[in-house]
Amino acid sequence: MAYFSANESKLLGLVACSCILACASPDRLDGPIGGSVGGTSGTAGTAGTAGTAGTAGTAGTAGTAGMGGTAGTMNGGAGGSTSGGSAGMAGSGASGGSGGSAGGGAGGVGGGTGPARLIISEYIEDGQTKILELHNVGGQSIDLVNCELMLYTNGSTSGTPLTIGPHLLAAGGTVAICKNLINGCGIELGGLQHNGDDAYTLSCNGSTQDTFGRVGEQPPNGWGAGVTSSDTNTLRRKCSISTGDLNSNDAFDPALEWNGVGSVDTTDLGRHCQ
Ligand SMILES: [Ca+2]
Ligand SMILES: [Ca+2]
Repeated sequence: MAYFSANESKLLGLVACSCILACASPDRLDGPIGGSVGGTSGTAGTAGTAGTAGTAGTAGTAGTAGMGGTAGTMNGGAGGSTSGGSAGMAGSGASGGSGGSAGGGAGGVGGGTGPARLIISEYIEDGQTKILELHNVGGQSIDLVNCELMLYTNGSTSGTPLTIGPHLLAAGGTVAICKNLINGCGIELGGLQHNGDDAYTLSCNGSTQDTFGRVGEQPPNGWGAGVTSSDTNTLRRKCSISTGDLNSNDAFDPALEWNGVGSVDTTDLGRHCQ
């Protein structure tokens, strides 16, 4: 029987614990326990070889430049947005298109040279106070001698032409046309004869610009109701409207594109949304 001193017994205990821990972990490869306590340390491993540098990526292709707005349109087209594109061409419409942006230069600014485009911006009807106001939302002035109102009375489908001009209406300009001249009116036109149930179409150089009412329909109490009725009222076109109603044959509800005042009010004649 072997006998161990007290210190030797402690060391043997530690060795036993090491063995238990080492054997409990299969991934662990401890070296053999030396014959004597505290074995010699192992030799350091050889350093690994450095990896080969990766190849650089190919540069991306630049995007195509965006095109600007088309001449004659109210709002130009939006430019290309391909990454790396160069600046777009400026639009030549009333509002030009924005050019290519991402990675490229800023887009061109609109040229503001689009043709004249008119909307009916105000309508007043009460007794002998009969007024239509026209607003040029286009980019060029126009002589109203080239424009014509067509009045369709009491549901008729046969119109009466009314020549407006001559009157030079600047881009962004506004002019009131009145049956009888009053303050704020720029043009007197005795042919204005609407009384709430009569439709108009407006054209310039043969091209329809806007319409009011519904041709062929005679509403018993005017189109619309309340403050937006076309009967004995003042209607002002909403500032969000930049294109005329080109269809004179579909249903007409003034509330969609007009703000109603509810009575005759001539204080806004000759200006629009200012
Ligand atoms: Ca009538
Ligand atoms: Ca006005």
